[in-house]
Amino acid sequence: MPSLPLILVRPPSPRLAEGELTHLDRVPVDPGLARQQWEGYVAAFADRGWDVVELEAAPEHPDGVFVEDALIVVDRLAVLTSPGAPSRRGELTSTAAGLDRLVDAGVALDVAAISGAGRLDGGDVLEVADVLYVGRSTRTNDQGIAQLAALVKPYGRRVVAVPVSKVLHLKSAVTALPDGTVVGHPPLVDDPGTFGSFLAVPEEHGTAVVDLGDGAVLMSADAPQTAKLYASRGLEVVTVPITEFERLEGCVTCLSVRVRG
Ligand code: CIR
Repeated sequence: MPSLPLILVRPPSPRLAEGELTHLDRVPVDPGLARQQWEGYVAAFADRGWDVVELEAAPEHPDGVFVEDALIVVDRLAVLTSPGAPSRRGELTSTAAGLDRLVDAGVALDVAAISGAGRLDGGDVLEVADVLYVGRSTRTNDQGIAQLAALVKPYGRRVVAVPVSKVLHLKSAVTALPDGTVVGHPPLVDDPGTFGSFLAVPEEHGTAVVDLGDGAVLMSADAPQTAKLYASRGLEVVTVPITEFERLEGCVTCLSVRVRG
């Protein structure tokens, strides 16, 4: 019997409001509302039968809820990254411990890591079929990209580096629908021509989707026109409010890492 899809998540820190900001101005963040929105996000997966595994809480790391930046999973390869923001590197310890627990519990994963001067945030890595588009951003450097390319090659993936200058991460600007169409809000995308098939969406917060399986996508509740566009393509659209994370330059992709399924 196939295994259920599994995601790793981490509850938000009470210090979320102190998280890193690159392109946005700091505005107040409500930790209680953030917790409520995070629970709604997790429920969107659990309600569809996904396994949800929580990493150890890390209250000392304001950005620890954005778990996708510290860990990339491609096929059965799990890569612990080397986050570009020094304030975020401490998140790796509990992420690695969570990964070890999964492996001990029998989840088949080969574990590797970005090392030395390589820098890589998972938010810069977009998988579309056998291509990994990797953003060259303020968080991800050429050494990180080259290390990732070597690690994923045996798994049949090739890396295509793309410029990211208008937003924090590649996946703040573009993600992909289940059919492989790359979606993005053109003012945020450095070069839409990079991607084989590109669909322009009308709202900034509509660019991030998570494939929930069975023709459904999860996205922010803050992009109603884009939700209609996706529904018109035959997708089931599940929306969740994530305002408190969007205020910290987060989106739906960065709050989980899909490990299996
Ligand atoms: C940061 O700047 O690192 C956090 N405030 C936001 C990270 C969002 N992560 C993502 O889009 N993958």
